[in-house]
Amino acid sequence: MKRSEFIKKTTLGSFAAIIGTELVFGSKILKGYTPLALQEPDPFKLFNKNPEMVVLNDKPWNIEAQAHLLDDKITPNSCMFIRNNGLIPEDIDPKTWTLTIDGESVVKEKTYTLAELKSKFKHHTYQLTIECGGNGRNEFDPPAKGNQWTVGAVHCASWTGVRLRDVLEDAGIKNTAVYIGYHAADLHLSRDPNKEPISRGCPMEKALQDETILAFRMNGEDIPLAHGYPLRLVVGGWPASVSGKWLNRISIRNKVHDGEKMTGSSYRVPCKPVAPGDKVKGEDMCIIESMPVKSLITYPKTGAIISKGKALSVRGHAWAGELEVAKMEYSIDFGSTWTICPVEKPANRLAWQHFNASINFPKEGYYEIWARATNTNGIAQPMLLPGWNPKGYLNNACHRIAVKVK
Ligand SMILES: Nc1nc2c(c(=O)[nH]1)N[C@H]1C(S)=C(S)[C@@H](COP(=O)(O)O)O[C@H]1N2
Ligand SMILES: [Mo]
Repeated sequence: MKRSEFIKKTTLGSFAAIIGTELVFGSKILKGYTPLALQEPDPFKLFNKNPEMVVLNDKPWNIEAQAHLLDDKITPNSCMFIRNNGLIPEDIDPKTWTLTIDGESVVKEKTYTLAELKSKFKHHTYQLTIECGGNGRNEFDPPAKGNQWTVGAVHCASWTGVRLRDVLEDAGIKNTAVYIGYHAADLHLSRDPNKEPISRGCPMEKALQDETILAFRMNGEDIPLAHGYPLRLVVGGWPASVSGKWLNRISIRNKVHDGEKMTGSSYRVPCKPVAPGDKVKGEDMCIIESMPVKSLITYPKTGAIISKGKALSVRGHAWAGELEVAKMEYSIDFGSTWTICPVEKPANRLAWQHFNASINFPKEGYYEIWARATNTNGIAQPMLLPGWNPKGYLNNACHRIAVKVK
């Protein structure tokens, strides 16, 4: 066998993208050998991330932002958190990539090439807030296992693609359809091809919304590899785990999708509040749907030192899952009194909203600035932790930063 047969051309392509230049003589590499440049990858270079991003895990890669890195209205790739449950696919060829629509409730199974999806259906662009269900997990007590996300597992990028609704209508949906479930090209950590790292979904009603898209571009460019290149399901306002990366199949189910991480304690919370540390039975757990109302102060950075007698400009974003943020407030006295501040309308439904405030401090000393959003149903963020749950999901406590006035 010739050496060149040992390694697929497509794999070379994605290596080249990671290294940032041509892998000369790449076709001579024996199977199983990993070039040095890829042996101990620098995640910041590998994924084009800001060096202030925080790596929580490297097997699989889980990287989060810090609040001040999320100051942009539209989050750039460099500051977007990465959450992987498995291994990033290595041999992606957009020319041969396909999406199959199947399942009990599809009229006829249908497969589209990427080119067909792009040419056959109208393109739409939306800014969509995507927050990991486990964002804020680090605060729960007793602690929950899993990545100890602080506040940085959220982003709002601009996504371009076609509506899932248009594609499903083209394929034909039976009236028995209840749920969609996605399948993707990432590999299970065990490398067992029969296991999926994650396969989640949402009810038809959410799947058919205008803003639920099959995206092929992010912030005007091809989607970065770590965020789902070349095709991603993007479902704003719901746990980010519904937004399947490296998408190659969507099943239209006649029951609630039962894929990997749809059952047990994965992305499910007690249907009724429980005491911290309680054991909760499977049948008493409900699937997380809309994410709760929440906000983030992105300027200044916590720890800022402010000169006495000057008003401080504060800003950030607020979002409310399926709803909108109706009111934004801040407090400088540990939540004892609150002051309303302006919050903009979203760029489109499910995009985060921007708030700002100009704050005067009565005298020198240490202060905390707390931010609190209220949604259109009148529900406000809790000042401290919300209800405990076994996996530490949905922590939407008020974000707080520390400042010193000197
Ligand atoms: N195929 C696939 N899609 C996936 C995941 C994954 O591991 N594999 N992780 C999910 C989870 S739990 C989250 S929080 C988001 C993270 O998206 P990001 O890495 O683009 O920020 O992707 C979701 N989609
Ligand atoms: Mo997640």
